Amino acid sequence: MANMAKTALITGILGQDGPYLAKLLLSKGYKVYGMVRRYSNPNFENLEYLDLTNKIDYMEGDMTDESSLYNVIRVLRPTEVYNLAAQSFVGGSWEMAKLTTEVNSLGVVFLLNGIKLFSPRTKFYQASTSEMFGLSNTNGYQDEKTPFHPRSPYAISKVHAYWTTINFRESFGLFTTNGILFNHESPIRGIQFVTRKISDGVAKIKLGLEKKLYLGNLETMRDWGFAGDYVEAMYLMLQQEKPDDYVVGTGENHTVKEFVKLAFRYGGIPDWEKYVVIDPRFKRPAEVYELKAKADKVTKALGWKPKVSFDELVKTMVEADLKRYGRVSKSR
Ligand code: NAP
Ligand code: G4F
Repeated sequence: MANMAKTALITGILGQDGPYLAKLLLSKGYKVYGMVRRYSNPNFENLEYLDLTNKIDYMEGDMTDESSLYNVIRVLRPTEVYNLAAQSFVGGSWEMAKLTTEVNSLGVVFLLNGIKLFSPRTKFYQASTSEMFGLSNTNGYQDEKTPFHPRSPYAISKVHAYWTTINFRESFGLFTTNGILFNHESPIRGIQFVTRKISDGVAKIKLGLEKKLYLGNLETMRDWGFAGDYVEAMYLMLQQEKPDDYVVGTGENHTVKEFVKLAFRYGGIPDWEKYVVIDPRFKRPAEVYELKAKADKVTKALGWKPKVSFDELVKTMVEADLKRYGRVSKSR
């Protein structure tokens, strides 16, 4: 039989991780399908950024609509499914708890049922998250054995999806994996998330388009890596003989304040305190104070290691936003 190309379905293709993963899979010879929900005007900006828009095929589907997911799986019967679709903004999840649960928890039940019914040999990746650990950091870090203590409707919905993924493995023998990924960022990170909000704010202040940057809690700590590195771990998880769950992070964490200081420095603005305003609107009803990965398992078993450092990440994001807004302000 001719060597058939592997096919991958990526849900959440228009978000941050979708385009980086698509780029990686295309480079490995996959045929890539992206699932897009129905919109009058879908936003292909992130795919455009990586020059991928015309290199992918698209299928319509919505995580809240069971039959659309069944249809996508039945028609494609892909080699691999990467479920990246989510209402992924923690800060908004208290006001949208129902939607967050429907998309992030029920959507996974629907997708896995679709795989069980129509394509049981499909390998499945679930985008699980360090947010599930929440307040748990007994030894100052989190690994695969750390218990969950979710602190938001988002985190709770992801704990449900995590166990659903394991349950389909244990009940029906499906190849299902959880990547428990710590925060990962890039120049195409959604603008609401703190890193991109900062790089965007710095660029606008530098170019005279804004005067202030309004933020919430500056003392919380995150283990921030580069999205382009993290999609390699997703891919590796589905290339193994046996499905398993892995923590993925850098093992290093920083406060939001450190990110702010460095971003302003890379933006050529030394006195960041003049521009940053603490705004209670951006504080959360329940905070996750400190996340730091112990990612030994993924390094040992899959050979995965992050390549981009914290400094490089901040620099790249600030430079990308300066370039974006530099262009806009020149064209005015
Ligand atoms: P993102 O930028 O928010 O992208 C999420 C995608 O999900 C968007 O393209 C969105 O589509 C899609 N989506 C939302 N609701 C949907 C629905 N009802 N039906 C179909 N698609 C829907 O997220 P990301 O940063 O790329 O993260 C990818 C995944 O990893 C998410 O599941 C996230 O929870 C998880 N995760 C992320 C991180 C991180 O640090 N980035 C860490 C751990 C886990 P539209 O474009 O149409 O809105
Ligand atoms: O950038 P954030 O909104 O990311 P958060 O809440 O850590 O969640 C992200 O990472 C998770 C992995 O751990 C993903 F599962 C999830 O989907 C998402 O991608 O906030 C980071 C920290 C928080 O402590 C927040 O309180 O920054 C603090 N922060 C301070 N000021 C702010 C702001 N966050 C946002 N979004 N906006 C602010 O103005």
